[in-house]
Amino acid sequence: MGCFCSTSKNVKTPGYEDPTILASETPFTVSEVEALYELFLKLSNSIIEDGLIHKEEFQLALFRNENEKNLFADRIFDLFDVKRNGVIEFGEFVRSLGVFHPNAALEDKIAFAFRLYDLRQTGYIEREELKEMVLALLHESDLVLSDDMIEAIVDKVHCIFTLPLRLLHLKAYRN
Ligand SMILES: [Ca+2]
Ligand SMILES: [Ca+2]
Repeated sequence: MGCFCSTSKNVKTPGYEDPTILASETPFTVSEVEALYELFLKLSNSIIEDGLIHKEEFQLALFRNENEKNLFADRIFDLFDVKRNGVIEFGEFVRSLGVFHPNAALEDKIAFAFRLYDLRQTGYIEREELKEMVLALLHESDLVLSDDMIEAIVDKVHCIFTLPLRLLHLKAYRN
C-alpha cells in the first residue's frame, strides 16, 4: 500500500526548485520565494492546470486577456522562458523576477531591458525593432498618435539607446 499521507498541497509542480537554493541565487529571501510559489501556483493553473505557465496564462496575468497578440508580452515571456521549452517553470519564474527586485544588480537590469528590445537577438537594437515595441506599447495604452509623432518618438528613443555606443566609437577614434 502506498502512502496517502501527502495532501495535494504538498505535491510540487514539475519544475519546482528548493526555495533555499532559489533564495541563494536571487535577491529574494526564502519566505519571499515561498510567497512567489503561491503566486506561481495561481498563474500556472489559471487555464491549463499543469503547474507550468503557458503563454496564454502569462498574457492573462499581464493583460487580463489570453488571446490578444501582444509583442511586449511575447518578448517578456521569451525572456522568462530561459530554457526555451515554451513554458515557464517555477525556477525560471523566480530567477527572472529577481531582475526586477530593488537589490538586483544594475547590470542584470540593463541586460534584461536590452534583451527585451533586441527582438531579433542581433546584439544591437535596430530602429525598426524599437518602432515595433513603441507601436505595441501604444496599442496597449489605447493612445492614438499621428505617424509623424510616432516617428519622432522612435528617433528620440533610438538616439538615447545608441548614445553610449556612439560615445565609445568617438572615444576609440580620438585615442
Ligand atoms: Ca499551466
Ligand atoms: Ca521554460
